[in-house]
This record gives sequence, structure tokens and C-alpha cells, in this order.
Amino acid sequence: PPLIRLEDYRPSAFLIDRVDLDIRLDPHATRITADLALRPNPDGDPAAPLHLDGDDLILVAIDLDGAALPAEDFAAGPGGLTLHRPPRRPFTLRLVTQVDPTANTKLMGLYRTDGVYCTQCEADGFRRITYFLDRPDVMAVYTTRIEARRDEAPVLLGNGNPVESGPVGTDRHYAVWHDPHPKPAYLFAVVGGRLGKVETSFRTMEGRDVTCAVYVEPGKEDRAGYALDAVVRSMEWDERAFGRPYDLDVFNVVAVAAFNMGAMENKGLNIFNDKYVLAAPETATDADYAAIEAIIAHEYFHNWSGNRVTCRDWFQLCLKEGLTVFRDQEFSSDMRSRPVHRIGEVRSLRARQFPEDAGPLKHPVRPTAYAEINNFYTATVYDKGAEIVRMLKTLIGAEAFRAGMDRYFAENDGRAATVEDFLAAFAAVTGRDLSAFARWYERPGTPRLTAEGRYDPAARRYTLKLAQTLPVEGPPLVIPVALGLVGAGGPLTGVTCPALDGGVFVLDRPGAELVFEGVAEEPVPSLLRDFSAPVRLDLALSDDHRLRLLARDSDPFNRWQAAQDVALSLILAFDPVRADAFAQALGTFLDGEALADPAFAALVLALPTEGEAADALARDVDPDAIHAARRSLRARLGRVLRARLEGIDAALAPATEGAYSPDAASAGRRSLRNAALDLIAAGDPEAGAALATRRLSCATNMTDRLAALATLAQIPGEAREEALAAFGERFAAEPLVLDKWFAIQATIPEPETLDRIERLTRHPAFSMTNPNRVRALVASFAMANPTQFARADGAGFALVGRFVRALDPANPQVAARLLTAFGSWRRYEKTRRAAASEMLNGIKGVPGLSRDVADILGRTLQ
Ligand code: HT7
Ligand code: ZN
Repeated sequence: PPLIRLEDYRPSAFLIDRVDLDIRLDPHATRITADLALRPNPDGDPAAPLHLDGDDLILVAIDLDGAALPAEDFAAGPGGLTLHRPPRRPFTLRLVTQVDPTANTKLMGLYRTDGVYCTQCEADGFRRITYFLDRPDVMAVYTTRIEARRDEAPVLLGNGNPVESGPVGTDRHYAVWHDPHPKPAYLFAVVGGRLGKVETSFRTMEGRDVTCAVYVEPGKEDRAGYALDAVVRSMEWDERAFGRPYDLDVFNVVAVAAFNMGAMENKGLNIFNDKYVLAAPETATDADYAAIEAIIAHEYFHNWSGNRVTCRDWFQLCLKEGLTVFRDQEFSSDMRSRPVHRIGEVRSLRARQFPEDAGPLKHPVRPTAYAEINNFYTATVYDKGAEIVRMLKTLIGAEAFRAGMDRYFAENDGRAATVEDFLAAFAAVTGRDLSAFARWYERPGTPRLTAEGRYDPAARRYTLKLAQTLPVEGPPLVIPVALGLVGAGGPLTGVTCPALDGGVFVLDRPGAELVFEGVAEEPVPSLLRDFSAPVRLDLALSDDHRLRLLARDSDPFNRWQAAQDVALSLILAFDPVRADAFAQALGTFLDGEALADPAFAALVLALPTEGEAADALARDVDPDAIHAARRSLRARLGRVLRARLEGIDAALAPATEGAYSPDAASAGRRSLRNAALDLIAAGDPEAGAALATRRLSCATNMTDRLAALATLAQIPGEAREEALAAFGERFAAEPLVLDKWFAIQATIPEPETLDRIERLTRHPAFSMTNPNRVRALVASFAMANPTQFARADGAGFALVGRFVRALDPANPQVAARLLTAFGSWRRYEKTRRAAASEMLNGIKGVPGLSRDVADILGRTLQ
């Protein structure tokens, strides 16, 4: 597919100041009348024709300043509508288009899901509603009139504030919404349907009374309370942490069943995948509650970082996404345990972004070219983008960071901005030159930080050499390295190192040498504390020294990291003596602190994933060997730690009468108790199966029930099959719970899983048109079942390939995302590599592939 390039950016030849829409909802023939107030852009090409984007539209009528436009003055084709001789003065264009929401399986533009009309316009869905300058630097004030049959859509929602509503004849009604804030078309939304709601009000720091509501499928209102509470907490937090108030009289969230991603930040009308709204103790896990809180916050925070200040073009996507991920991470850290949350962020970065950055789909955080923008909503743009913002804060300090954010919002409010605008705000408040730091946005690949220490006992001096290696040649990056020295009794005091500022060394050269004076004993360096930069650290330490960090470091992240490093090296090269020493250290750790911070202890017990081990190996990966190694390490730990794990199990058993609460402390206790169960089962599958079966029978919430089922699912036998069948029956009417059940079965690391998946595709709840179902059954398999996805006989690859092909014509976005599971295919050993190559080349030969799939495929194979 042809590439769109950053260097080719030109301002639009025309601007649109106002958009008046009249949308008559109908299942198959929705009519949209759009009155566009256009004018030539003084910064644009004065001779250019007017080209409006359009996709899958029926053009019913076109008028210019009230008169029908003669046929020879325009051309409408599959890519849009061109006016050959547009006026060179302000004018209005009336466009009447027709669309079929029911036939819209791409879930972009206006579509219907479970009888509810809704829209998804980011990145380029508005052009599937009407012809438009569908680019984020064209910002307009929208007024939207929505009309529908009252019985079909009693609730009619739009962006902004409600203006009026009323009946139309006997069986229809209408509502008018006005959004005073100019916005790009990708933030447009309407919803129409039969929906129940919960609501509350919030008074902003400016004294505005806002009605906040969460709309859900009728009958599920009792599952919307947590999301509504998260809205209010997000509003409070953004005022406190960033001084950002909400700016409309209503804030609506609508949950829909079929949705391509997690949620969408449309102005005043956030639309959500119902998975990230609906929660009750019987149906949602602690992880679901945490995800709901984070995604509600993320979409709400976009109101400033994305909506009030939007992106000039889609190359600047990280400007809103990276920044907003950073903001939602900070929010969740304030709501929960900061260190535990940080570990979670880094685990997810390493699981998704590091492999992306090491494979054929790698790209800079700000890409310079794309064929299909929907393929750039990636871990790199989102999560590495957030890490860049975090590094900036580390470099300049919290106070200057807040001043820079204030300046960025003030200077760019109502504008479509760039990464340069963002950095300019921080350069202005600090007086610093951030041009070298800006390289983080441009350079793909994960840098390597190598460290080597030398201790001179006579001089009481410790010298630490640091060097950076970049995957692509070029000038060095600016890497903030937070660090300290740890002695046998804990962090060393009385040590001086002039190169450190607040415990941070800024490595902005290829290499540097740090000298620490007054070092009374041989220290262990604790580097990259709190994961201060998204790099891979090479530091050769003995197990003893690593385990000293686990026991004694003051930085919780590096304590956890130390245990991970020992475990990873044991997975890659097993050694029984070292494994037992590791188990002893874990035992001491658990004795001392498991019950004081259960959530942290659960993370220490969670060994690196098979994916992480594969990522560390980098080539000739044999997933079976990794799986076996990890399994034996877990089995050994389970056996050695058995008594302690049982102690934890008993100590953390929930009080019978206590009601479930999703708060972080309660969730932490559940996570440790469930981690203990899983490790007991790894060491003694028979005892584990019995314990998990008992847990299942007395579980009072979905977290414990699912954890027990997941443990049991790893142990072949009748108990597993009975438990799976009982769970499936019990939750037959709960699609979101069945998704968990699909995922657990899809990730069983056994050859029969392929047949199981085929069988489950015939389950009445499975549907190829609902992305959640496809993600639960197929993407879980592809992304989280390494031994079966990458089977040496190629059957796992073939299964996923069949789904990609079947999905592509209906929903290319979801098909393309599924195909990204092959991003690391070249890292397999040769048999698997050949099988993957054959499958990918087979897809290449399919006629009529979407641009989305063709783009991922082309880059994966290159
Ligand atoms: N800004 C949104 C990204 C998005 C999206 C959401 C739903 C469906 C399709 C989509 N394409 C892009 C969500 C976010 O990151 O906040
Ligand atoms: Zn976002």
C-alpha cells in the first residue's frame, strides 16, 4: 500500500468552522444531512481543488450556498468527493449521505451493536458518515440533531451539551446537542438506543455542576457503579494533579458490546467496550476493576491531552496517547500501590513493546511514514510514548514538569499541536535545550545500557562504567539512570558521587565513568531504579548480589527486578543448586514481608513469562524448551516453598462474612493467595488440583473463581474438564465471563487445544463479529499460548492464519491486529520459522486483502 509521509504534511487548503448535522437513524438507511461552513485556509494552497474524504457513502444530494451543485462541478468516487472549482471565499456546502449501520461490520463510522447505534471515528471513521476534511488539524464547532424511532432509540446522545429534545410525529423523537469546543472530526460521536443509566453530579474547581452518567444495556445498571465512581475520581484527580477542570455540563460514558478497541474519548461522550465498564464481584476480576478504573481515567484525561489540545496530524499520535497513558498511570499509581503499579507497567512494556521494537513492526514513537494509521495504535506509540514523558519528568523534576504541562496546555489550547510544541513548553520553563532528548521520538529500537563496576577497597572507591548501545546508528540518547549502591546491610550512606543529581545520572554520551567516594564495603549497584528509562540493562551480577538487592535495596522495583533476573537466568540455564538458593531467598523474603505487602509479594513470586524468556534469547527460540524449563523451575519452587505457601493460603483466607471489595489492598491479598495456590499446584499437581477444586466450590467472587479455574486448567484430568463445563454452564448468559473461559481454554499448553478452539468456535456465545469474542479465543491463543501457537508442525500458525483470512473482509482492523502475533516469527528456530513463513506467504496470495492486513503482512515479511 502507498505510504503517507510526515515530511509531506501540508496545511489543508480549506477549513471548516461549523458543522450542523441532522442524522435520521435507521437500521439500514440512515440519512445524514451535513451543513459545512467552509473557507479557504490562508495558510493553504490557494489554487487547490476541494477534496473531501469519503468511504462507503451513498451521496444523495449536494448543494453549495443553497443551490444544487451541477454534476460537472464535482466528482464522487470511492475515496471521496472533489469540487473542481470551489469558491475562494467562505461558503456552505450541504451534503446528504446515506449509510447502512447494520451492514457496517468494520465498526468504524456509524454502526449498530446489539440494537444500539453508535459511532467510532478515530482515526478516519467520520468519512464513513459524511464527506469531510477528515484530518485532525481541521477543527469545527458541531451541532448535532439526532432523530430516531422512540421505541428503537429512546436515548439519543451527542457531543457537548444537550440543547433541546422533543417528539416528531407519533412514534419518532429528536434531540439536539451542541459542542462549543472546536474539535477534529475524529472526536465526533452519536449514540442512539435502549439504554439504562446511573448518574451523579460533580462540581468542578471552577464551580461548574457536571452531570456524569454511565449508560449500559438495560438491566445492567448495577454493574456500572464502579465506572461512574472512577469518572468522579478522575475528574478530581485531574484538577489536583494537573489543574485541569472539566468543561461541559454533562459527561457521558456509553458501554457497547461490539468495539474494536478499549474505548474512545469522543468529546463529552466517551464510548466504551462494555468489558471496560461493567463490573460486579460475581462477574469481574480485580484485574477487570483495575482496567476499568485506568481506562475510564485514560479517556477522561484525553479531554485535555487530546481533545482541548489535539494532534496536528496522525504522526503526532504519541502526543495525545503517550501523554495520556502517562497521566492514567500516574492516576492509578495514586489510587493504588505506586511500586506495584510501576512493576505492572514495566511488565506490560516488556511483554508488548520490547518485542515490537525488536521485530519487523518496529517504528519510532513518532513514525515518519504509514500506509494504514490504524496499525499505529501500538505499544510503542502508547507505552514507550508514556515512558518518554516519564523520563522528561525525571530529568527536569516534578515542579518544572508541572510548570511545563501548564504552559503546554495554555499555549496550545484549541490547537492541533506537534511533539515540537510539547517539548517547546518544557524548554521554555526550564531554559534547557531538549533537542537531544527529542531523539527518543525518532529512534526505533530498544537501547542497551551496559554497566560494569570496580571496587577499590584501599581507596574506598567504587567506579561504575556506563555505556549505551543503540540498535540503529546515530547520536546518543539522553538516558536518565536512577541509581544507588547497596551494601550487605542495605543502601550505603556517606557515599559521594558529584555526577549524580538527586540519585539520577544522565547518560547523554556513548559512555561515562562514575566515581563514588567513601564506599566502605564492596557494593552492589542498583541501576535503573523505578525503571528510569525504557532500555535493556546488561549488568553481570552474581546470584548472591542480586539476592542482596531483593533483600536489602530501598527501591521496590529493583528488589522485584533482582528476583526476576535470577529466575530468568534459571529458566535459560537451569542449575539445581542455584535454584535452591533462590528458593531459600524467596522463602526468607516471604517470611519477612509477604503479609505486609501481599501484592508486591505476589509479583515477586510471578516468574518471568515464557515470552520474556524468548525475548531474552532473541534467536533460535524453541518455545517447548522454554516452557519445560519454566515449568521445572516453578515445580521446584513450589516444592521447596510448600509449607510457606500453605501458610499464606491459610493466613489470607477471606473472612466468611466479609463483602468483596475491589480496593488495592484486598486485591493484593487475593493475588498473593492465588499465586500461592498456583505455585503449590506447580510443585504438586495432584494436591493443587484438589485445592483448586475446593477453592472453586467456595469462591465468592470472580477473582478467586477464575484464579482457581486457571490453575486447574493447567492440570490435565477429569477435575479440569468438569470444572470447565460447570463454569461454562453457570455463566452461559454472561458473554464477558465466557470470554475469560474462552481465554483460559485457548491458553492450555497442550496439543489438544487446537481442537478445543475449533469446538469453541461453535459455542453459541462465540461470534466472529464481536471483537471481544475473537480476542478471547483467538488472540489469547496467538499471544499467550507460545507452545501451541508456535507448534513445530505449523498447525497453530495455520489456525490463526485461517482466522485472519476469515476476519479480514468483515473487520480488517481486528484481523490486522491478530496478525501482529507473527511479529517475532524470525526469532524462532528454523522449523518453526519455515512454518510461519509458509503461512504468512499463503495469506499474501489471498486476493483483495485489506490495506490493514496487507500493511502488517508486508512489514512482517520484509
Ligand atoms: N483514542 C482511541 C484510539 C482508537 C480507537 C478506539 C476505538 C476503536 C478504534 C480506535 N482507533 C483508535 C482510544 C484511546 O487510546 O484512548
Ligand atoms: Zn488514548
